[in-house]
Amino acid sequence: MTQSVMTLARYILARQDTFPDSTGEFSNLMLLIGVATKTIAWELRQAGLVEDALGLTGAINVQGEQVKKMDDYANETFLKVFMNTGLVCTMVSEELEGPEHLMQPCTPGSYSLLVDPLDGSSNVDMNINTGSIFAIQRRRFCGDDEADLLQPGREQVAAGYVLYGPSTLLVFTTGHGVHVFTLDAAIGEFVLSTEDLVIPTQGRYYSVNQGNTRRWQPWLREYLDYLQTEDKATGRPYSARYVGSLAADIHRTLLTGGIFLYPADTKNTNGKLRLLYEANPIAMILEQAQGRAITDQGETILEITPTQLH
Ligand code: AHM
Ligand code: MG
Repeated sequence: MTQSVMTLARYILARQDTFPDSTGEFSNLMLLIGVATKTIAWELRQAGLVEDALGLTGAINVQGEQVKKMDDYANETFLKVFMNTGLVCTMVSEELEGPEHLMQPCTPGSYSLLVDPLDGSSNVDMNINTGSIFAIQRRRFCGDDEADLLQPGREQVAAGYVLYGPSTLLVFTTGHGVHVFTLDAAIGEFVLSTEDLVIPTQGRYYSVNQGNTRRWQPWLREYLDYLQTEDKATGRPYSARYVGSLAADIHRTLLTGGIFLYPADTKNTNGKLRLLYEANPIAMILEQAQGRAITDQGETILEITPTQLH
């Protein structure tokens, strides 16, 4: 029998119909995430061919990291796509020092978009996978922006990532399972490839920057040793896989099970990954796919109250 083609637009609009009070704003917002990331995917595909796409801008961002030209491009793309749409009130980005107002005034209930526009960008010059990670929140009040944005991840309305690799994938959740769409370049549309993705219970891989082990606490080194120890019943030893792009390492973990870690160490005493636009959206995806996301103290990531934007 012929299968129907479920594009992102068709999927989102079909879901919107099941919420009688829906204004359609959220659907449009998700579709524009599709537009922004298709634009970034296209630029990444030709980055080695066009002038001035690879390498550094020479600037240092609010994280103290060197900004790549593609970081800048991806950040500008999200801003341009959402500017003057009336869909997103505030945008927070890894590449922006403070919140950016895209609408004035912000009303309670309107949306905030929190993004890492090009995650894993240290890989971009080597033609290795990168991603865009996003979280969507609702504004709670009109006043102080920053206080409003410091919401625990449990409050996220939706979250996801786009993985730029051999194909471009959009993985997202609105709190009702995790769905994967693949960009069909022939028609320029994201098309549903997997609905309700669930992580396998038995994993095969661990994923961590093993170069940091000497900076770890002793118990974590023992845990790594445990993963590397032979035991047929629990499928050990696990094999190591590490891309260094969160979206790629998480996508593999979603499909094959296992564990991804970026623990605190003596250099990054609070861990490296940023809570609002990296750890929280990824944690929502993992929980929705029946996995877990915890800190190295065992706290549930989605229950942490953030204390700062970055
Ligand atoms: P970025 O947002 O500046 O690209 O940094 C985040 C990235 C993650 O994608 C990845 O998990 C991690 O940093 C890799 O860090 P490291 O190079 O220290 O292993
Ligand atoms: Mg990042």
